Amino acid sequence: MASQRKNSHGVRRLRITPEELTAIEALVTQTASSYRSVEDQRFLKEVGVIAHDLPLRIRRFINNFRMGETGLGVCLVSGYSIDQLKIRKTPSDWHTKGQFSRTRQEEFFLILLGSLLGDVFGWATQQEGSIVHEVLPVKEHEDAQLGTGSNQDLWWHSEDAFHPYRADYVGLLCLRNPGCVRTTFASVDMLRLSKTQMEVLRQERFIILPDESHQEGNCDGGKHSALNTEYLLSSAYERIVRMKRDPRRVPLLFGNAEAPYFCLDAVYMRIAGADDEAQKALHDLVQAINASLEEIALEPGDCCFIDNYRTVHGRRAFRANYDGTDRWLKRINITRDLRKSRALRPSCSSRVIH
Ligand SMILES: O=C(O)CCC(=O)C(=O)O
Ligand SMILES: [Fe+2]
Repeated sequence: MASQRKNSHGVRRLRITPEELTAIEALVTQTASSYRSVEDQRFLKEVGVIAHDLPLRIRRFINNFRMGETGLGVCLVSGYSIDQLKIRKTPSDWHTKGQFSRTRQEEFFLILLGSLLGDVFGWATQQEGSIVHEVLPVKEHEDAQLGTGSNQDLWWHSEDAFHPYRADYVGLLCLRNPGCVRTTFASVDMLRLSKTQMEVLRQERFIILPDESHQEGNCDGGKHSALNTEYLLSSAYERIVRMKRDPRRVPLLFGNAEAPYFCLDAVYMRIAGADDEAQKALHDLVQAINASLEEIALEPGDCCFIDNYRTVHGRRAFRANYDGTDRWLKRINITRDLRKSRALRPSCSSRVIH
């Protein structure tokens, strides 16, 4: 990964005004008093309507991001107030969601904004099927390529790149970020590759293996209420094992030839077999992304959305203290088309892919 620090100027940022903050906080408080948690099925059914009551300027900003597809593919809504005393210590792990009730309001805020882009969903094989993921350093994951790692750079990736039903957008809400640890980004617009190489990358000559976050040991799953049965969870893990053993061949670029989308993962992508031309194109692609990485240190109250079809993201290494003061983000996955994953969701209203 390139070591130079490049601050990002290509990010679209909207700063919440004091009047907007008052309106948002009233909406969040009202919503949080009507639903037990963000995982409540009734809330997830209704959230698209509730989000209509967010301030117009914010709805318009996020809609422009959704429709625009230009630049870095990252937008920030800044200035939501995070009460550091109320949220208390950064937990040492993401388990036992019950202890996170102190961040309920923040979770409602994140999902309200995210719902302006599409429908939120979770994975049975990630953080016990939760819709909102905790991104915080976990001691046992210190050296792992996981959102909960810290010692290593988290290499750039499209979120859940191995999976055909991966998110269109990833949402990150920063609760705290001491040390200003930087999130990294690179967009498809920055790639400078030859026409021939782009052609090769558009062909099914590559594979992307399931990442560590979907491996059984990292989920300890099955206890969360969003999961109906042990059986569904074990078949979800079996599916991941099959995807690892027998990965499908995929292109890395797709969509419009002039303005392609991409799906990449620095650590988990490979060529599908002996193929010198594909190997060279992949090598040059990785170099091009490394050279164009930009960085942003999210601040408390920053809500960041990443276009998962146009932009890869990662995170710089940092030293975690495990004393309750560490960096802490909340993460959501958003799809523009919930129906495409219906085969792997137990009911049309379920938001969890098995
Ligand atoms: O921690 C960050 O800034 C990004 C983490 C990330 O990529 C993830 O959790 O998927
Ligand atoms: Fe990620």
